Amino acid sequence: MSTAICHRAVLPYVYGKDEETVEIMLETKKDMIKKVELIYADPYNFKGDNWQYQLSDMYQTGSTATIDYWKIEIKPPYRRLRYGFHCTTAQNESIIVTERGYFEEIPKEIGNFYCFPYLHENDVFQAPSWVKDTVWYQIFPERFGNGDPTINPEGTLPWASTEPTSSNFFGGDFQGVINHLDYLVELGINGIYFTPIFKAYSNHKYDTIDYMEIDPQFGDKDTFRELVRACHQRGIKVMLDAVFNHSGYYFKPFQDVLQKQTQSSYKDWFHLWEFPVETEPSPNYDAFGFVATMPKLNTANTEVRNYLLNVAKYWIEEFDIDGWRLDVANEVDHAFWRDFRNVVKSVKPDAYILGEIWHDSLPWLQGDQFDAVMNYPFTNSVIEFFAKQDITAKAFAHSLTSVLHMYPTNVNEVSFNLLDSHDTPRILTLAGNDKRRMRLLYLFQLSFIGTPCLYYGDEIGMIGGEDPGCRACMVWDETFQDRQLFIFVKQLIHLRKTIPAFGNKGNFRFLSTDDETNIIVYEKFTEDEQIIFILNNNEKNSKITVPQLENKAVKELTTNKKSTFEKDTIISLEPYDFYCFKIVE
Ligand code: ARE
Repeated sequence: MSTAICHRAVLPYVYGKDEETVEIMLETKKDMIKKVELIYADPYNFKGDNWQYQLSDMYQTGSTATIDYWKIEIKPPYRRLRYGFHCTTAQNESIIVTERGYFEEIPKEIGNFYCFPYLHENDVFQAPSWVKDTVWYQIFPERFGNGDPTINPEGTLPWASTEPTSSNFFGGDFQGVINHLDYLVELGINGIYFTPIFKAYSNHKYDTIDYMEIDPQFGDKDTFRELVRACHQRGIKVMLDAVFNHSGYYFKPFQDVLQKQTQSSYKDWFHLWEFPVETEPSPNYDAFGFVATMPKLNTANTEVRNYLLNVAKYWIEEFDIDGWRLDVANEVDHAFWRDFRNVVKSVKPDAYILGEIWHDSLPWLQGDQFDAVMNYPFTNSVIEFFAKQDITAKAFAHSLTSVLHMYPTNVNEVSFNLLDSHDTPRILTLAGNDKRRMRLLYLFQLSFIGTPCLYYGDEIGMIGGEDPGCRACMVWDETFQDRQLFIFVKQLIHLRKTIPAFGNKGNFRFLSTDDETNIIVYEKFTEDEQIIFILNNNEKNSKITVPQLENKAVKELTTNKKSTFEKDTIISLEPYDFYCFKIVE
């Protein structure tokens, strides 16, 4: 039975959602339980020996192939709570679920029940609210725009003159970004994530030489200050890439180790195995992967921590950046990230802290380290369903339902939802160069819960394979840009920004999935708005009736066409077509 019903009084099963609300989740074996009531009260609310509990229905918030999810929000008057669950099985049996096990009747002893001892405001995880309204754009600075050829590194090639490699340069720089900020404003972007910009050896700059200097090929500190100012003037936030898991080969402390070996005062800055320290034939020290030019930093060393925490502060205090994306975040110790959060939030309380972790990241999302992670589980699901057509509609719904229930609601609202990045093939390439699938991908990404990120050039139809193929120069020649796709993305971003239910204010719920037609129907809803999305993820024409639309006056949001659906109205969809209707009754 224990695997059939799952709850512990820990995240993400119970937590303070805000200063007065506790959210509670229960997982039950699919179709085993038909009703769940929360049994709850203040732990000191007795009349004589009788605990004065009450019962409230929990709501089924989704299902996967094996699990039903149930949730409820409670506002305990005295901020204290003990609780349990009254589950009614499909066979009408009662199971009372408590921390001390299962009972047929509600036990009298309160010690059996789960406990959420006290809801402290400073325990409530609060992500920066501006992130919920941000649409991000990821820029690989070497490849976005060459605005100042006078600072081209040696061997710079003419813009877009050849395919990108892991070692060639095209002269992308800050001026090139400044020159195109109005292009981003037109698209509707209000956040930029830059991959590393500090002095480094490679074209990707993940092999840092100096964390306190701008790489000269991008410009200098004055140009960067101007870039941030120009972004902020346009309502665009700026997030930088912190590569704290490892340094580069030419990082002075590592060079000192190579030269002085056991005499180096930096030998405890790294994870060295033996002396002499050697890079060939393979590193005899910890590195990122087995990349000798990326020696892993010892973040347990006080000098390293102080150095890196100063870096984190410096770029916020001196240049007013708005967030940090944390490279290889899962391989750096938690204690360091707790110090990092305290330092960053002390200089900018609403700074966004985003971890690069590709797997379940709950240990970093307890409110004491990251605000969110790059939501690659989301990425994988939408690629498998829309781009590659590898999974059925039902499997897609199950996969995303699981993703949405991995983390608390507060985290989901600021999850960094990306379709691709500088580490993956471009999404249009993964979608077989089918722009129709691309439109479904953008529609889903820009109507989903979280903070979406567009990878530079995707919006005008750029293609590219695995790194370095996905890092080609931005296409600025409009004759080679897909302006229709750009206008479509611009329209979706506008809808997301102007209709609360379309964006992060709206709750998400799958309404139906059809594995024959591969149509998914989902809704986004607030107390005042309801939008129904119908996506035909199929090569063929498909038809569907959507009961939720019957006898409703609606407006199709991408065409503004109004209509009213009769009972059993059949909706026909072209291949990879979609509709999104706002109920306007
Ligand atoms: C490049 C090539 C490699 C080649 C290497 C040789 O891509 O194929 O072996 O050069 O030097 C940076 C550069 C890369 C470079 C890399 C190593 O951008 O171009 O590789 O340095 O020199 C995992 C990590 C994740 C990491 C990815 C790349 O978990 O943190 O691998 N991503 C960050 C950055 C990268 C950056 C680094 C780390 C290093 O975003 O751009 O690479 O600072 C699965 C796993 C993931 C795995 C993912 C990708 O999904 O779950 O854990 O990510 O695949 O491999």
